[in-house]
Amino acid sequence: MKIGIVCYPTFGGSGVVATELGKALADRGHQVHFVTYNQPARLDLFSENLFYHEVTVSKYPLFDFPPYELALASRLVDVVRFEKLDVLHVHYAIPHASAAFMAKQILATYGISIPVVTTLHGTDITLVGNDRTYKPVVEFSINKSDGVTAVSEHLKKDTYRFFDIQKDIRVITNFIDMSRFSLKPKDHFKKAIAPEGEKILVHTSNFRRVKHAQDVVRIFAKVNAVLPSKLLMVGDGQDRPECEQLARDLGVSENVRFLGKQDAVEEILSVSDLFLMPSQSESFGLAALEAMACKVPVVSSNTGGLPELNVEGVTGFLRDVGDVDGMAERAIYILEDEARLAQFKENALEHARTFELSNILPQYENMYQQVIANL
Ligand code: GMT
Repeated sequence: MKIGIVCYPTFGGSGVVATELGKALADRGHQVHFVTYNQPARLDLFSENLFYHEVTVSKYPLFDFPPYELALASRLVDVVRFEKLDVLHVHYAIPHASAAFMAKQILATYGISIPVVTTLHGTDITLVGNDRTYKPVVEFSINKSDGVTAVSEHLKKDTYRFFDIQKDIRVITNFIDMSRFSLKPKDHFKKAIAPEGEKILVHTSNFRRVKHAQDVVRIFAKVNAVLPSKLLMVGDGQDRPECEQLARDLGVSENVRFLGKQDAVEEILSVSDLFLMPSQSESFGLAALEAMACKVPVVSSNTGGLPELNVEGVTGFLRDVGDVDGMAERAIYILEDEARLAQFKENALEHARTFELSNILPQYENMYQQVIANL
């Protein structure tokens, strides 16, 4: 198939999923065309089946807000016509689903029909999409998509709860490429971070408010008071300065390293003992799955799709959003006993295997075949 993929080209989960999916589809022999405003962060390799078409938004003094959605729709028309694409797959509803709808209408005037698959990722439904600034457009463009997928059962339920949706939403969970995300021998790095064999806790996110990154520091301070430990904070964003200040205020800054945005996250996860994800909302929690694939158990909040990923008492523990004491107590429980920690690590890996890329990829291929056949 010739597949067009639209996504945010950033380190955010939806962009990561879209890029990894595109790379895997290209490996399977499909021709994959990314249409976005920047080279996607993880599109870092050459493949004869991978193409990148940049969307450029021309600036004009009249525009306070350059119309990206129109530029994207125009670029999609161009790419679909000239590359003869079979299907468009857009990740994150805003503004990708409505831009694809517009492109589809324009293409019809050239006698070209193309199906659109929209994958909902989370905040496009729960936070941004549900805001009345965007809601009518999001609802309309989901209903006009030929296929709709959501990354967890919980997100599917939320979509039906928040919007008037007439479409069937198919759950296709996020996936992990275990050939990349697996335990790497990085003992020298572990020694550098934790020279006395301290336990290493880790958090990776974009430090947006929804991630409750300050709770990570609070949980760590409680763990650190009981167990020799270090905290690695990976990523960057809005709440990072507050987290740094909080680490100083709580007197743990010497044991906390802020590593900023990192490409080789799997190497950092490989030296870690516990992943913390105390998010306020999380449709799936891809970062936690990446950790589990590297044998790192998870202490998380019990929000959104996280209970579908993190199994209570098996791969880690889940507590209410904001329950810093509860999460710290469970973190200590996992870390204080070597045999117990080893068991949790095994369980995390075992469960991550159920999300292996090879299990999930055919589900997207079936979806494409179905929408193409039904057109
Ligand atoms: O969580 C973020 O800040 C990024 C966001 C995105 O849209 O890129 O992630 C969402 O999609 C990921 C991939 O499907 C999910 O794993 C995340 O749970 C989801 N984030 C939220 O729901 C807050």
